[in-house]
Amino acid sequence: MENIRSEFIKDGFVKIDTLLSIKEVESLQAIYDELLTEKEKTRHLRSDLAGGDGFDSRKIERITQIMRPSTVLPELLKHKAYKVALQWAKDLLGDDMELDFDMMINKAPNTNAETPWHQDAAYWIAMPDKRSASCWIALDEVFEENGCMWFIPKKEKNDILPHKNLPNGGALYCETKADNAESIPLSPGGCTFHDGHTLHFSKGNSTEFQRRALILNFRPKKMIELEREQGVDHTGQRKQRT
Ligand SMILES: O=C(O)CCC(=O)C(=O)O
Repeated sequence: MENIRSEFIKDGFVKIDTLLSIKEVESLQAIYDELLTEKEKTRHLRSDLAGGDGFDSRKIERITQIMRPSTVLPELLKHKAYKVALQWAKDLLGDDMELDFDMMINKAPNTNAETPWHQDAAYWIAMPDKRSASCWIALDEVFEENGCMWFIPKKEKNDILPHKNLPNGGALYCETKADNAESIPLSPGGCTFHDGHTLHFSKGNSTEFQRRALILNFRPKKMIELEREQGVDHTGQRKQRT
């Protein structure tokens, strides 16, 4: 455990080969697919991170993001994934870590839309305590061609770079050199944890299968309270930091 923690602190990300068993992954996949098809119930939480008008010429979403899916299906919160990821977050960053929000990001087959380089903290309000850990859980085998995560190991000074917005609720992005970026393929049930200041990216999905990921974001309880006081609950319109 200690070496995983020091790797996370040093690089700003770490890989955990097995967070969930295949049975646990299968039960998550079933809930996940149900939410993906529930267009009406998820409309207020849903966007296409690929930007544009939200659809490509075939009228399909390319990178479906559903924020706070557990507000639509609260049974999700009882899934083992939430419990084990929380324990990891506490082990990595301290016992005051709590779940801030969950989100789904699905890359549809043959859509080839990348998630551009960004730092998650660019999406968030400024917080005095900057500890955060996002657990990115693979629900499919992920590799470069279907959009596994890439990370740039953190530098000592990891300020938030200027970010711009792809149109129509698309992803935030920034300019960065990516010479030393590392791709992290995973098996279903494997995960990565990354810090809110760590630069990351994924290529588009050029395969004929989905690339499903469930992401759980953890931060100190007090910072979640601060966000909520300011009306930030990760469901509504984004407040982009400038
Ligand atoms: O799933 C992806 O392609 C991007 C995920 C991401 O940016 C994140 O989890 O912060």
